[in-house]
Amino acid sequence: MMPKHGITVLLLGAEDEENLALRYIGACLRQHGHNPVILPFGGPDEIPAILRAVREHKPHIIALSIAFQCRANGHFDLVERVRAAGYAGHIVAGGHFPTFEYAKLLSTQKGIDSVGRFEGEETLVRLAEHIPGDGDLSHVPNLVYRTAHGVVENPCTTRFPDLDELPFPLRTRRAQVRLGEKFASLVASRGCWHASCLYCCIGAFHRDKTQRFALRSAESVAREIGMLYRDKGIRLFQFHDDNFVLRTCEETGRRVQALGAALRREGVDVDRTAFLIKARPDVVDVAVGRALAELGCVGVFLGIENASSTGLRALIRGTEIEAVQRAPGILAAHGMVVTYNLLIFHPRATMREIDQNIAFARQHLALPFDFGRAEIVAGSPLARQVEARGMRRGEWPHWDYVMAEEDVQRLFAVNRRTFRRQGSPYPTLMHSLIALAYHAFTLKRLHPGPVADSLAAACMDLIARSNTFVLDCLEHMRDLAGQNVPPEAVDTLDRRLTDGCRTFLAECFRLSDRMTRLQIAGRVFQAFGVKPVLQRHPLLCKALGTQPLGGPGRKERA
Ligand code: B12
Ligand code: SF4
Repeated sequence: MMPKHGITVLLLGAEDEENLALRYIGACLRQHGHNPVILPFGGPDEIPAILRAVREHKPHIIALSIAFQCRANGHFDLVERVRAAGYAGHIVAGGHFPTFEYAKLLSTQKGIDSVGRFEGEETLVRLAEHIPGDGDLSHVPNLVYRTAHGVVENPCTTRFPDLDELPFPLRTRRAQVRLGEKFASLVASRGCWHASCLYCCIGAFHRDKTQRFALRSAESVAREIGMLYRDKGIRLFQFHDDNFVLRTCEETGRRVQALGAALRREGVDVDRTAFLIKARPDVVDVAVGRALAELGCVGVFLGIENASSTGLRALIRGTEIEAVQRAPGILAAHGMVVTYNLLIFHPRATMREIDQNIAFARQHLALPFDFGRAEIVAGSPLARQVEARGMRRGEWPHWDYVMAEEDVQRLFAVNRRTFRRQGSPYPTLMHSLIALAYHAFTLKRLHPGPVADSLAAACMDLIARSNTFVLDCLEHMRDLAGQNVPPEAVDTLDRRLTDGCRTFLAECFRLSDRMTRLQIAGRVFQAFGVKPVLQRHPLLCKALGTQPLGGPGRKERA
């Protein structure tokens, strides 16, 4: 029988930011009278706090969100520790990885009682009705569970929940701070209309549904933003939609304008908010660029993925190279910073293609980027392809594969010993530069003025110098892709890369620190209604170590 005050569910998962999966599920549980408790789990350091919470809250259910396949083993270790500490309640796992690998997961992880596949709101609410209770799980949608007679797979729902009806995700008590601003992430849709990319599991995640993706209404999104804006003073919002843009430029333009209008009706001052989004290059034209700029979008993670026709085809991106070449310029012309990733390594990658990608990055030196390999995740077309072609290596759940072209495979091996060597500062540098660019453009929007412009110019200069260095190292690595490369040559590249990355990283941190100090000063000015023209004041410039640029900021408001 259900306890009078609902049951306690401990929700665990990565909280690099507020984990929207756990927080949507938590909101639904609370709506149904239960007690969700959310705790971050990102690695072994967090296990002691979780064990303490299990002792304190005595949860009836522990729900584990495993979105990232690369972290699956860490979650399995957590379950073992929780069980070893004597927890005898129900443990359910869900998220992208368990959704596809439920059979293997339940057969190898005895501590996990069930897997909730696909979207989890209804599954958890229905599970909570039966545990502790009659224990009859046969009507819990999307659930796969162990019984004395074997594993039982319940039918799965084929519809998206009504996204406007779902309660807003639970939020942390105090707003998070990112890029020097109060920050929240949110989603305005679920699923993806393209749903085909080689390395992506989102198509499979929603494949059995009657539609590929579902949208929230602009009003619902605006209400959530309005609440966060008013109640928590949040000014920086990141949309985590797989595709913030829709199928066509016209639809996208209309959607963005509708969102802007709904925000104004909600009383959100759109001149005092900033947005970050993800977009595909094929749905960016001048009208979309203008609409995004009017909304206050400052940064776009642009899904370039590969800057060659052959690469785009191999990755099943459904985008023409012309769109990839056109989109960054359009967005930049509308005042947004573009960041991107290049999957230069994939099963059919060629050296020619890699050269085309390097050339693209050289043509866009001011844009922070990263490069890497298309990794195998369960549910993706890539997972099926490498298995069918006998290219798969390694062990579940961390599959590896060999690429068809030997030169490329050798290059990748050098990449693992240099750019991706454990402890290499390269990944931190690239992530930090991407964040720095978003920081600079957020600053320009929310604290406009000559110092903000000057810091943004310094940021762009740093990114261009760092990119030039990284691309030189990438070409250096390319030259090591031949046979019989002496280990000393790889070590030399590694030292060069490490030293350079450390120098640029130090510069990046200094600049980021100056931006944060300007934001703090800017908020003080704004609180007293002082015009940001003060950004030209020599004392402020001195404090920030900045030379102001000539003219006033984009907008000077009281
Ligand atoms: C936001 C996000 C991030 C954030 C993380 C935020 C956080 N949680 O701390 C950041 C930017 C840090 C990030 C990083 C990475 N990410 Co990411 N990320 C996303 C993204 C875009 C949105 C997730 C989200 O919030 N969705 C909204 C919520 C409401 O939906 P949901 O997550 O699907 O949750 C629902 C269901 O999955 C289910 N569910 C989830 N948990 C549970 C638990 C139970 C018990 C049940 C029953 C159900 C259930 O119910 C939820 C509600 O309906 C997804 C793509 C996507 N569309 O999901 C990729 C995605 C999850 N990321 C992915 C990847 C690969 C990564 C990286 C490895 C990338 C990289 N190379 O560095 C890193 C790993 C980071 C790490 N910590 O190790 C892949 C995961 C694939 C896989 N199976 O491994 C995805 C699916 C992207 C993709 N298209 O491939 N990511
Ligand atoms: S990578 Fe993006 S565009 Fe491609 S299928 Fe996944 S969500 Fe859709």
